[in-house]
Amino acid sequence: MKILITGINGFVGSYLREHLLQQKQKVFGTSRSYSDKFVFNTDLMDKQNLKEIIISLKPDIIFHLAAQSSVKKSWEDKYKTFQTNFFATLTLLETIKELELSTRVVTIGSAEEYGITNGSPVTEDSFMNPINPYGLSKMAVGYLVKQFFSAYQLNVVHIRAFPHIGPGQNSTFVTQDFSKQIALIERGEQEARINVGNIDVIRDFTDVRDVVKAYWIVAMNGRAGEIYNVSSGEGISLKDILKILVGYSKKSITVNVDPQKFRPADIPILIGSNHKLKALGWEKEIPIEKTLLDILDQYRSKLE
Ligand code: A2R
Repeated sequence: MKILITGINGFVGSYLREHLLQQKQKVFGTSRSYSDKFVFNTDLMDKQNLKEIIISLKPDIIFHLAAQSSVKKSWEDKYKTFQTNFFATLTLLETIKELELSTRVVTIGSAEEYGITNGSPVTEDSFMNPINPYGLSKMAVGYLVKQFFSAYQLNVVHIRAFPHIGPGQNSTFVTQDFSKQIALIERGEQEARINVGNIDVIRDFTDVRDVVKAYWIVAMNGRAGEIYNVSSGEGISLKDILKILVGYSKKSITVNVDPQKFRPADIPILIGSNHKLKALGWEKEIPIEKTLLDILDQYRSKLE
């Protein structure tokens, strides 16, 4: 099959590409800053260019990963967040509709769509209460997908991805930030004190290598018009994440809580039910301890 990944050079795009190549699929992608035989250079806001790419490729599946993916940046530039996340998705779905294609489109949303929860694992039908512009933009994408399915029978599914981690992620992400600081401390380049934000929050983490397997399973087996959580189903506090990471180091490390690192609004606990995903045949394979060690080892061998 011919598969197009928008945002192929991003953190998840690179892992998804590898997984699809292992499945012997023909993989293509889009990027704003890079092009080669398999990667088209385009901004997704450029409808004409996007149309030409889709006409020339006629992909069987599109994984729509391209996004403004940072919650922090979504506060700093709300318009750009909505342009990239919502309007670019609208452009993509309109193009598929205009061309009358049966292409399966998988849009990637976020746990941030749920926002404040009562602490129990949220199901795909749970109340939505996003508390930042990023979550709101992704929630709108989920509703757009549902509307394009019910109004035009587009072959679309929406995924609500809970936090996913692994080597290669942007160093502003919390597990990367902790790991990088530990690696710096081990090299003697930082005082043996790790600076953290709010570590009381509880999150549901999955290894990115398990996440891309879930995306493939949803693309193949998910029902059009449906929403699927991609989550481990279990919560862990950032305090416990930190404990595991610090436990991998021989150095004696203290923790400094820095209010400057707190977000303007934070969700205390966010865990996703994964029953619907598991019913499609997915299982989490990589334990969090391995993921965290892989991230730390990445910084131990190479500091940006
Ligand atoms: O264009 P590039 O190569 O700079 O790639 C960025 C791409 N992107 C865009 N592509 C086309 N038109 C745009 N207007 C546009 N804006 C951004 O999306 C970037 O590398 C890619 C997203 O990659 P990351 O920021 O690394 O996100 P990640 O962690 O791979 O997340 C994938 C998806 C996103 O939809 C997240 O919101 C969701 O999973 O969690």
